[in-house]
Amino acid sequence: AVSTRFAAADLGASSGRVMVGRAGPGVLDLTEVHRFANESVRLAGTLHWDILALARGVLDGLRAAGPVTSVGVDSWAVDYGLLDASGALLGNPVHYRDARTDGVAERLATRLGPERLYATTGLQQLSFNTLYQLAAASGTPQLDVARWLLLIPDLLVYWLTGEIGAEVTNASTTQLYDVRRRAWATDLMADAGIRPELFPPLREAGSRIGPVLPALGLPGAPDVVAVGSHDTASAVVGVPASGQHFAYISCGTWSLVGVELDAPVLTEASRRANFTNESGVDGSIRYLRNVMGLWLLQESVRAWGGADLPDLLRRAAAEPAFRSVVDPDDPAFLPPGDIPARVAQACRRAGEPVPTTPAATVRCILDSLALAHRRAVRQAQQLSGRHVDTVHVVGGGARNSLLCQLTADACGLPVLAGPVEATALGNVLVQARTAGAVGGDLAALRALLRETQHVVRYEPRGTEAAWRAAEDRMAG
Ligand code: ADP
Ligand code: LRH
Repeated sequence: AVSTRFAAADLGASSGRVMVGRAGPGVLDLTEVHRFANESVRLAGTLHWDILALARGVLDGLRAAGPVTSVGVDSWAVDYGLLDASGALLGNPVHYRDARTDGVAERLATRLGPERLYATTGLQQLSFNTLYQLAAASGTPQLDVARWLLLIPDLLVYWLTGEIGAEVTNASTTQLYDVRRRAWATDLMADAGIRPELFPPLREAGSRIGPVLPALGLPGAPDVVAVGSHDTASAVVGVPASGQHFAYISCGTWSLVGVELDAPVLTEASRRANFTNESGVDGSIRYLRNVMGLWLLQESVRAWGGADLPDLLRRAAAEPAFRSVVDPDDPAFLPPGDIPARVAQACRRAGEPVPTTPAATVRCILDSLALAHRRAVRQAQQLSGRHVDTVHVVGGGARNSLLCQLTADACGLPVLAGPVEATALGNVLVQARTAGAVGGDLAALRALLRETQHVVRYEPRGTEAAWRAAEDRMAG
């Protein structure tokens, strides 16, 4: 029946998709109705998102979805579009991997005080946090005349409904949001020279935003509902965990590695370990760290002019383990470019054997990612006091059985892999709850996931000593 169908538009850094989810008691399934590439555009010295291509992809997908009860939009974090007072988009959103933020974080954090920044926002220092992007854009005509700043999913929601707002889970990634007061950090904005009026009123995941504008011609003019609009927030809703003793790895372009908590951890040790406290659905805290993730693999494949990924992974699996390890979180890997050459350079610098074939490079990347997963899972436990007995891997990385097995081995814990589309499922579940099609808290939503979604279990193999030695090599 129509009343149980929901459309989830999920924009990842590598692709966008519109999925139709059916949800109800004992029922949860997804059908992909449209997938489109997300290709950045370097023009006039700046790396941009192709926001209109993404908007077209969402609209085409929503038309293909047919009648639905509601629509939810999520995307990657931190990036934004600026609107003028008439609601027109000013310029084209800039990609977080653009070089405009080089050196900005160091300067600004020193001025504002890294301890104060962490105490207020709970956020990890990433060079591309919205705070630093805005500092980099300071004094530009666009920013000077802007009336509103809308994060990417909020921008799409604005185009769909005409409503201005900022959904909380994504607002929490800006480093301009007060994690304890659950409000915009207006004092911090003022001290950073950023106009607080740019930021629209906050809205909570689960709230109704308004009907899709009739001019867009979607069947039945469904409501748009606020979901965990940060893709990672929706992915964590979509983790099929039972109980509290789990870590998650939302594994796509990035690996987001951590635990779910009731309250932020704002200790000095946590700040130094660069763990983040992002706001999750239902007031939860996503206590995690960004690990460079499958970007390293994606971007390598691009440098090689394309490759058959399953075949490449088979060959990587046959390579010897731990021949070379690098620290995936080396900032040298952040910008687009020749990742295999940078991996080779990092190996050379660290005195590791330099991989000479694509298979050896991929093996180095996956061993290193598994080690970085291990480091983050362990630190998340130490710093939060939350004990973990299972690691859930969701997102596209759940299809990479070599990485899942290596992660189980590295962590010394079972890995439960799947669902691949946890983000779209989390998006659908929040909408379904708002519509009354399903009920309950996150635990109840996860029980429905366990009942309906397929997961693959990987048991840890090998010895702790070997992984510890490799981790020491990675740390240099
Ligand atoms: P994002 O949401 O950041 O765009 P996804 O969660 O869609 O990312 O994950 C994309 C990643 O999933 C790709 O970079 C790729 O490494 C991995 N992936 C996709 N399909 C496969 C496959 N068949 N086998 C192994 N890995 C895959
Ligand atoms: C993953 C993600 C991650 C952010 C990054 C910018 O898609 O949203 O949580 O840190 O993109």
